[in-house]
Formats: sequence, structure tokens, C-alpha cells
Amino acid sequence: MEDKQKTTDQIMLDKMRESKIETMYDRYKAQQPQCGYGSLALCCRHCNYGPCNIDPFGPGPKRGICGADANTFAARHFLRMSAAGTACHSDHGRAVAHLLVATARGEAPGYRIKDVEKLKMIAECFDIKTKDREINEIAEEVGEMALMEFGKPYGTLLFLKRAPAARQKIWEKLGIASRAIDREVTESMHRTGMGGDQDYRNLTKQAMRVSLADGWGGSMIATELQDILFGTPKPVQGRANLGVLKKDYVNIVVHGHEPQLAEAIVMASTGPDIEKAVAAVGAKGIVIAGLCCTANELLVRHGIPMAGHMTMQEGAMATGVVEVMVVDIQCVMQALAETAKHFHTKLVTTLSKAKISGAEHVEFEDENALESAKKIILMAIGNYKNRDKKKVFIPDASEPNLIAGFSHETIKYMLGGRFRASYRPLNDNIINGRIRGVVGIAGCTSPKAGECTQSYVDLAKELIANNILVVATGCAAGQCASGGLMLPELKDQCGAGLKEVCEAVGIPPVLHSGACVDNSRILIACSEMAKEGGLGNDISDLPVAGACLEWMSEKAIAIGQFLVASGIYTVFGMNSPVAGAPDLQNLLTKELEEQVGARWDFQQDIKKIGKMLMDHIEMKREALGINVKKERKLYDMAERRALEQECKPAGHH
Ligand code: NFS
Ligand code: SF4
Repeated sequence: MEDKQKTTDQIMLDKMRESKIETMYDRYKAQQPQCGYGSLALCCRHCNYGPCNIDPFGPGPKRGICGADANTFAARHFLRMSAAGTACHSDHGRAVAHLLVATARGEAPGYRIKDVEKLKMIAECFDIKTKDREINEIAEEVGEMALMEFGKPYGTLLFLKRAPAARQKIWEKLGIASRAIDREVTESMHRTGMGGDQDYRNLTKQAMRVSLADGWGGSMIATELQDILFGTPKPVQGRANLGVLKKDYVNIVVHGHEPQLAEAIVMASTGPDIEKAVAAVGAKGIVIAGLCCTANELLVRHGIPMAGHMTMQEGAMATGVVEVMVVDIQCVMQALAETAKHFHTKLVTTLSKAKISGAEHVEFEDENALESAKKIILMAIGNYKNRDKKKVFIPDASEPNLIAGFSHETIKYMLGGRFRASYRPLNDNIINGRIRGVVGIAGCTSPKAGECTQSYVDLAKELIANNILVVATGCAAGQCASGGLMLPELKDQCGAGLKEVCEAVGIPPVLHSGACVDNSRILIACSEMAKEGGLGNDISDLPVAGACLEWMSEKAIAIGQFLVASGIYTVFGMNSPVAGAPDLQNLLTKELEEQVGARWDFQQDIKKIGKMLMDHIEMKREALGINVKKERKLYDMAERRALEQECKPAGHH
């Protein structure tokens, strides 16, 4: 069947076109051509003298009314994007910290501390005593301490200490060790206002400091505290793709980012009263499936199926079987309210800070989470009878039994063995060349890159074929999961060395490490690899790299910037966010190397990115001096004979 060749997102897109339902691809087309000034970061409306434009090529103005030049325009945009991205991840982290405190105080019914070991580990990081203390007492203090990280008046972020010493020194020397998270975001807004910081190098430094407050601050707080509350991900079987939605079931899709909502929905979805209600409407049960990062969080912790990634959200609704799509915040398109009108689907918002016109709102707070979740579930069950059977269309997608859930702890454990979890075996396998290096693929999917691309799947395949272990997060992971890339059988598509390791350890070559906030796991994994020894002494020495092919969100910029500032070479696909400012572009893609030992690259043609990543990894291996064994020399006959002579006395053949 021809459809089998198509991805489910493509099948859904075709179907939506046939049904005359507008999609993001239509709206993308309607936006063409997109504003040239905006695309080049050469439009400023930071004050009402503007909007000002800079003409990069022609005879038009080279400065705004205040005199700001192209570098200032672009650097201010770049910093504001970094600050906004940091704010998103961090405000999410703050909500988790509040929930941890509420849980510890017994004020958040239904939630509990699931990973005591991690709680104690984080307590130690925060210099909180754990001996002879009640779990809840420790948890309350950890949560409060985490909250202090957002607004403390003095000092730098506590988690920065988890980086290798050499890295911390670089941050201190450059003056980019992040202080309180909110402070960095506020200061970034302050500096980018009219008449503020107007030196692109200085602005870019702040972009590093605010982004580090994301990776080593807000995101890390979100990840670690979520692990404490919901469990640290362990390898778990799951399914992905639109085919996880079921015809005869009540389908609830949870979309957004903060797992506390999804966890409550899962908790509230069982029990005799729910079963009774489901039976009463003639459904076989309830399917809960995730979208975007909520999907990642649910998949890596509980193996709860993932319906899809960013660009699949409208398609998920257009299956016609979604009774309720319940959302919290981030990457939820307003368009869903329009799509919902074509179906019986109810779009439900849950946070007072993120409402959508036309959606129903059920307020969700720590104290009433279970109650609200139950209300939403009953709403979904009640809506089942309103489904229009004629509109039901679920793509006949395979539902691969993928394996997800690779926190840095489990990677360490699986590779290190049950007696002593350690990164030693991973480092050794990199040193001996079985694994050439590790690439983290992260980030969004975008209509700018093309229609229903498989770009991350293609990249991951290319990398594993070349013996590079892939760690995936965010929608990149979502696409790889839907693309069947997280199956252990995939080891057969690996290069021989990586295959051997995957077989021995029992891992797939593409490891799903969670949502975008879980890029903080990659920072910790890299820190531990550097500390383990044999691969230099800083993150920037490691043969690792990061890539985001189809970046969309400001969050992606913050992630890219904190990866680079942490010493990880990072390539972004499509357009550079600072393309209209050549000096700034040069700073990001070249000069930063001298400052932080890593740099950005931007590559329009995403098919070229695999090679760039591999070249970088080989370059790092070379610098570490671990490429000796691989060295090939072309011998002439005389040399070959001489060699054979030499070898014989050694006595083995
Ligand atoms: Ni990340 Fe998650 Fe996806 Fe991009 Fe959006 S869902 S936090 S921003 S689109 S990867
Ligand atoms: Fe124009 Fe300067 Fe105002 Fe920006 S800050 S809008 S460049 S005058």
C-alpha cells in the first residue's frame, strides 16, 4: 500500500487537505515571502522611535534612529530569545519546585516523593543535611532551596558546581557564572532596552550567562525535581505515533510541557468509578497519549504512548477520536482551537498563565490537581458519544515497541554494570574507538524545513552507521521515536563498533533522554565523562556535539547557547538567528571557540550537518590523541614485506 511509505504526519496532512481543514503548512505558505528584515534580525521595535530597519545590502539605512547598528540589533534579539527561552524552562522548573514543597507539606494530594535517592543526592548538592531526617523534611528544604535559586540576591547558581573544575574556571574568568535565574532574565531585558547595552560582544556574554541559568539552573531544577517527584527515567518500553490513539476508546491527549498535569491525569484515570463511566458510554477503556515534551516526559518515565511531536499536533486532533486535548503551556498552537471546531474534540487549558480563546478552562493547582484531572477525564468520557464516526481517521501506523528512558543515571548504570555504575566503560569504548563519540540531537520540528520531514531520523541513522552514539531529547526524540529509531533491533544499522557495544549492553543506539529541559541530563553526562578521565578534563575536550535541525522556539536558542557555553560544539539547521549581522555571526561561529572552547555553526542545508558533526568528533579525537589505532598508512610492497618480517618473530598468526 502506498500509504505505508508515508509517515503518519504526511498521511494526516493529506487527509486534512482533503477535508479542507487548515494546517500550519497552509499558514506557512500564506506567510511567504517572510519579512526579510525580520529573517535577518534587522528589525527593531524596542522603542517607539521605531520600528527601525537596517538595509544589509542596498543603500538604505545602516543604523536605527538611536544609532544602533546591525550587530546591536541582532545581538539584542539573540539575547532576548535566550532570555525568553530561559524563562520558559525556568518558570516550568519553578512550578516543579513549588509542587515539591507542597507535596512535602502534604498540601498536594496524590503526589508523593518517588525517588528518595535522588532527593538525597540533590540535597547534598545544596548542602542540606539528610542524616536522621524525615524524607518530607528534606524534600521541603530542597524545594525551598531550589526556589531561592530564582531570586537570591548574592552568589552564583548551586548546580554550576556540578561542572568540571576547568569549566567553572572559564565561567568565572569570563564573568558568565550565572547568578539568580530571575535576575539573569530581568537583567537581559534591561540590557536590551533602548539605550542599554550596545556592544554585541558584551550582549553575547550575557546571552551565555542567562542561558547557563537555563541549562544549569531552571532546566536542571525541572529535571531533577521531576525525577524526585515522578521517578528517574529507566529504560521502558513504549509506543509512538498517531496509531497509539484507539477507535473504541476514550482518547485523552495531554499536550504541553509540565508533567505535573499529565501525571495527575494518569493518576486519576483509573478506579472503579472511572471504569463504570467508561463502560456506560460503551467504550473499551481510556487511552492517554502525549504530545510534544509532555509526551517525552510520560514516555521516558512510564512508557505512556506518544502521539507525536510539535508539527503533529493538528494532525493528532484531526484523527477525530480525541475526546479531550488538555494542554498546559509552551508549544501549544492557538490553531488547535480552530481545528477543534471541525470535530467533537474539547480543547482544555489548565493554567491561569496560559489560556486560549475558544478553549474551555479547568484551573489546575497543586492542591486540586487530582480533582481537576478527574473533572477533565469525566469530561472526556462524556464527550465520547459526540464523536462523529464518519470523521474518524487513524493512520494505520506501526506502533514500534521502542525503548526510551535513558537518564544519565541509567546510561551510567547500563554501561557501567550493576556492581559499579560508572562512565568508565563508555569512556573506554570511546577511547578504543568502538564508539567514535556522542551526539545529542534536540529540538523542534518546523514547516520551514519542509513538509513532514524525517530530518532527525535521517541524521540519527547516518550517525549510528558511523559509530556515533545518539542521545535524543525534545521533538527530535519524538520524531526518532515515531520513526522507529529507538528499537534495540536498530543496532543492525550501526557501524560494527557501536553495534558491539549496543549488543553487549542491551541498549538501542538512539537513546531517548526525555524532554527539552532534560538537555540538562546531557550536561551532567558530559561533566561525568570529563571527570571520569581519559578524555581530557573539560567538556570541551570530549568528542561530543549537539544538533538542532529544525529550530523554532526561543527555548532552542537558549539550549544552543548553554550547550556552547558549556563547551559543546552545536550546529543549528536552517537559518541563523543573527544572519544580518556578520560580525556577530563570526563571534558565534568562530570567536567563541577562544572564549569557551566551543562554537555555533549554522547550516541551511540540513543534510550536510551529519558530516559537520562527524568531522568535529574526529577533530576532537585527534586532539585527544586517541586516533592512533585508526591511523591508516598506505604501504608500498617493500614496506609491507619488511613489516611481515617484523611481525613474524612476535609469533602470532
Ligand atoms: Ni523543545 Fe518541547 Fe518541541 Fe521545540 Fe517545543 S515541544 S521544549 S521547544 S517544539 S522541541
Ligand atoms: Fe530604533 Fe533604536 Fe528604538 Fe530600536 S531602540 S526602535 S533601533 S530607535
